[in-house]
Amino acid sequence: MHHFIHLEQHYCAHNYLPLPVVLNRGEGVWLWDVEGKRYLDMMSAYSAVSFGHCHPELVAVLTAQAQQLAITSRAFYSDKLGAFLRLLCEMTGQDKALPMNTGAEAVETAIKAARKWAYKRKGVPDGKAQIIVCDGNFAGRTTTLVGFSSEPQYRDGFGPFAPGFVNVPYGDAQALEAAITPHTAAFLVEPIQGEGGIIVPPEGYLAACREICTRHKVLLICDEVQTGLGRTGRLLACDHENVKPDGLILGKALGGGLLPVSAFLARLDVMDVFQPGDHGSTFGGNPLAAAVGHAALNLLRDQKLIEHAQSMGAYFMQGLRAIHHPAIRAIRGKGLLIGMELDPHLIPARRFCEELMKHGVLSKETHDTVVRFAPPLLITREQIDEALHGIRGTLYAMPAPVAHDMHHA
Ligand code: IF1
Repeated sequence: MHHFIHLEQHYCAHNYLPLPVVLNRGEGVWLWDVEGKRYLDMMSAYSAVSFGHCHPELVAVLTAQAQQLAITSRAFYSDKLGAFLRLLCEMTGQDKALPMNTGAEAVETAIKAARKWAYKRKGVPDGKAQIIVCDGNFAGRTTTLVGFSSEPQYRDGFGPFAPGFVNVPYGDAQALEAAITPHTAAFLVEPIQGEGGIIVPPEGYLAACREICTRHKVLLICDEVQTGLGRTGRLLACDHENVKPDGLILGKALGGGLLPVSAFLARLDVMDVFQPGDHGSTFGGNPLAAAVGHAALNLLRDQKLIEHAQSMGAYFMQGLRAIHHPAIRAIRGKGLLIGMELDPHLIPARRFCEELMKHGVLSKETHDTVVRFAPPLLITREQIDEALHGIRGTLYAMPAPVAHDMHHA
């Protein structure tokens, strides 16, 4: 195992600090390391693997398409893209979609659409468009996106940043309204903040933002890259409040856990600001991605994975809340997007994840205090019981923090 770790450390930039485990096989909710040890995946690659690892139906679609036609660029039409985007629009209630690859690219596409809509449709003076974003956001790693991040580490050393963004506190609809000016093009918000630590806003927040944006002719754009596609127990997290955004960003699981597929979806008058040549991407909307994305959407709908995520999420949440341990500060989330906040003085989240790994469960901490539990949506009750057993075992096996740890804390 150490050979693989040293090789990766030698040739790969150290922009992550992976757990000391070397994976070489995945199937459903299970991952195996090179020593044959099996783990329950509670990360799903940050929700990109909602359908489980190497889903056989999706691998079959990928393989078949790859042997027929994979990458053409959008200089030409293909027989796969239209049908994929039709299903995507039908399921989300949006009019049109612009296919991209990563979440960041789809968010950048949304920003360009909102700005151009503000200039062409709202009459905002050229170059003056403002987009309101929330503290604790995470939208991706491009310099524009980290430019409005409130996480210093995501910004340090990467300036200068794009202007035109205004930060407001998350969960406060009045703060949103107070920040709107005649130059405001859009409000870009995650229905639940993932990186922020699985922050669920107050009930009614999204609906209030919807009403405020409608009244002020500001586009409501929801970033559902992480919360979308069944993760929170509804197709979209917006559905919990019956909110229909003017723009919607999807990614991660849209690629079926096999390849990067993302999209920006919007109302007709927003998407129609794009003229041929305005925007693009070498791989965006390629036939391979379209075939897999289409199959992933069908799987989500036909396997009733959304309802399953809802009931499994409730079961998991109930099981976690039944664990009484002094280090647990909070358990929060929706559906199968759950965060357990630990008291860092008692159990640092990173140390917890390292111990949890020894109990056969893989997860990751966010911001040193929150452990994320976001398994593939097809997880079963028995597998959740196994995860709970590992989590309980880890909590009670954790060595008490030694004195110097307390000192550091
Ligand atoms: C990392 C977590 C973070 C996202 C939302 C857009 C993107 C993401 C709501 C960009 C990506 C990933 C990126 C990864 C950590 C992970 C993550 F919450 F999922 F854990 F950071 F918040 N919108 N999230 O969550 O999508 O370009 O990555 O495809 O960068 O370390 P991407």
